[in-house]
Amino acid sequence: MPNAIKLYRHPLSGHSHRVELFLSLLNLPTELVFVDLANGAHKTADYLAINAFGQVPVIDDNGTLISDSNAILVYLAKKYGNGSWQLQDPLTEARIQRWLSVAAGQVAYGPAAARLITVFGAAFNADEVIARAHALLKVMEAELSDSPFLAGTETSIADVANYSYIAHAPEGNVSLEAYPNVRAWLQRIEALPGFVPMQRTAAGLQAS
Ligand SMILES: N[C@@H](CCC(=O)N[C@@H](CS)C(=O)NCC(=O)O)C(=O)O
Repeated sequence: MPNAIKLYRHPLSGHSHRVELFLSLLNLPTELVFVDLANGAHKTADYLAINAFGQVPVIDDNGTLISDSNAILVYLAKKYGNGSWQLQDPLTEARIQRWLSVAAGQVAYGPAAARLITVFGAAFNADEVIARAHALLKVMEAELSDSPFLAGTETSIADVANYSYIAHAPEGNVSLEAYPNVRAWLQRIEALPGFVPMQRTAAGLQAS
């Protein structure tokens, strides 16, 4: 039995959840370490020594420290994925990378930012970030009409990276009603063996 992989995280952080979800899908022993973002635990000297950007998530795999959720997904897929999750043919790998970029770009500045307003009181322009979220969802909806998963017929880290903030978009007042293909894709991920949800927050459209 390998040592548990330590995951420094916050339970309401979608970036943390995508890693927690992947560790669970890979069935890897995991120790969750709570980082008290509300009280600035991520900006202490001790924490900055494990992630100079002062953010969650970080993993500690037997002394190897890795930060950045997408970097962690790539590492875990290559190390523990048995050839799945990050398929190696050039076209599929490029498709996966494209959706990792979306997870760090349009998702972070769209649905994730919209949820930061309602869940954490962030001072973003709600109309702007919600519009950005819907522009992204329209593209996802169209692409998921042709394939069951973001990078094609097989599930990959592209799906894991994008799942958490799309599933929780309603908490940021981003409705998923107009996107049946996106909702079906969320359900396909939720049906995977080892799926673990992120804690729901009674915020935005999720409040009533
Ligand atoms: N690019 C980073 C972004 C991580 C991130 O934004 N983490 C947030 C929580 S969801 C955080 O730690 N925020 C605190 C801060 O930036 O001060 C990743 O993918 O891991």
